Amino acid sequence: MKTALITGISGQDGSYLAELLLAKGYQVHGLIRRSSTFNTSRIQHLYQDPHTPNPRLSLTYGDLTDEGAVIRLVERIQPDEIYNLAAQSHVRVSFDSPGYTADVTARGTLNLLECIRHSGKRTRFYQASSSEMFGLVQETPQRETTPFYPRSPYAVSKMFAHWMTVNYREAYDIFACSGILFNHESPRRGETFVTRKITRAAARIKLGLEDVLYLGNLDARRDWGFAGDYVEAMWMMLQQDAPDDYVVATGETHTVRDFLDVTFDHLGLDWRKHVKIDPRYFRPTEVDLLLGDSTRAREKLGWAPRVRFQELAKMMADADLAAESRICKSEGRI
Ligand code: NAP
Ligand code: F7E
Repeated sequence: MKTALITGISGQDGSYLAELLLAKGYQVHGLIRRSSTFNTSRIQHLYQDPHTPNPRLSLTYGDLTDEGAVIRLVERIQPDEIYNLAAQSHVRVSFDSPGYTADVTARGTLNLLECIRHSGKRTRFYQASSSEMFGLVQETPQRETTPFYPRSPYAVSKMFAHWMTVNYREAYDIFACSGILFNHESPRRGETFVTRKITRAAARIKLGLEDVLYLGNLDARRDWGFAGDYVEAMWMMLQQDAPDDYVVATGETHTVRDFLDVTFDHLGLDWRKHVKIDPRYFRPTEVDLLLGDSTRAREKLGWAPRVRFQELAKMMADADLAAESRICKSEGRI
């Protein structure tokens, strides 16, 4: 049985990846942070069914910046594969907390690479790189060879982690891959990222729970895919004969306005009656356009996205409407 360590297991991607690896028969270990509020809701269904704890999923408290804790965990479990998904992953927040973002997202990655370098075990490593590294894009569509031009402390931190991953692969012959993933979403997406913010607000407006949605730049264009599809690419990268870096994207780009159109139309609403612009959501430096070319992933990994843009927005809107309706019912409002 293969053993995998997932950092960021409580996040959107971590939860889908844990599902995938458990289904493939892996022993899965996750690093989780202590929090004053419950932060394992996305993986609760995997950790224990109502009656039995899952013996193939174990969680350990720790922080990626706590080098000693990370070393002890890796030494104890001797993983065959490490998926480094933990990060301060919010671009807007990274402008407010650049130092913290660098500590976790950049330096935290180096902590893991150092563990592998010193362990003597041929642990395979996946790094969650990001299309944000393309930033002020130097060519369109963006591919593995497109020069980076990061536009936020988050993107700069991801670039450090990306190049460290490449360097440790070349310098120490570590099987390390970097997945340059374009935006991917799902009903489990964090509620402050724009897609989920829109689908959740639309559902609440539909139910009469709120009336106004405040947003920032509606002209930004993103290549949005489904997280469930993207974690498959992560796993595929670590099953190849040789390590490499891969762009993972749909090859379609849409504006935030397009996402509003599909979501509100689907729920029978007109977003123009509800959306107001709040400049506080603008970023000091914006990424205007992202569009990925995932030819390498398609040809070498045999990977392809299954869920398209419209289906994704509708899936998220339906899930939020169902969740908000359940809350209303439990509170006796419907
Ligand atoms: P997410 O939902 O924000 O999850 C981030 C995870 O990292 C959470 O489990 C979080 O724990 C954990 N974490 C944060 N700081 C940590 C720390 N100091 N120590 C240990 N764990 C920490 O992000 P996601 O959307 O799943 O993305 C997964 C990874 O892919 C991230 O590295 C992200 O930057 C990258 N990425 C995402 C996208 C995308 O569109 N989703 C695209 C490209 C790259 P808590 O639950 O306790 O907060
Ligand atoms: O913003 C605009 C905003 O925060 C998308 C992370 O997973 O993907 C994500 O980063 C766009 C931006 O995602 C609001 O200005 C308008 O242009 O959903 P987002 P992101 O910044 O693209 C990349 C690939 C990652 O790696 C990151 O980890 O939407 N926008 N109004 C808004 N964005 C937010 N959050 N909130 C608004 O009100």
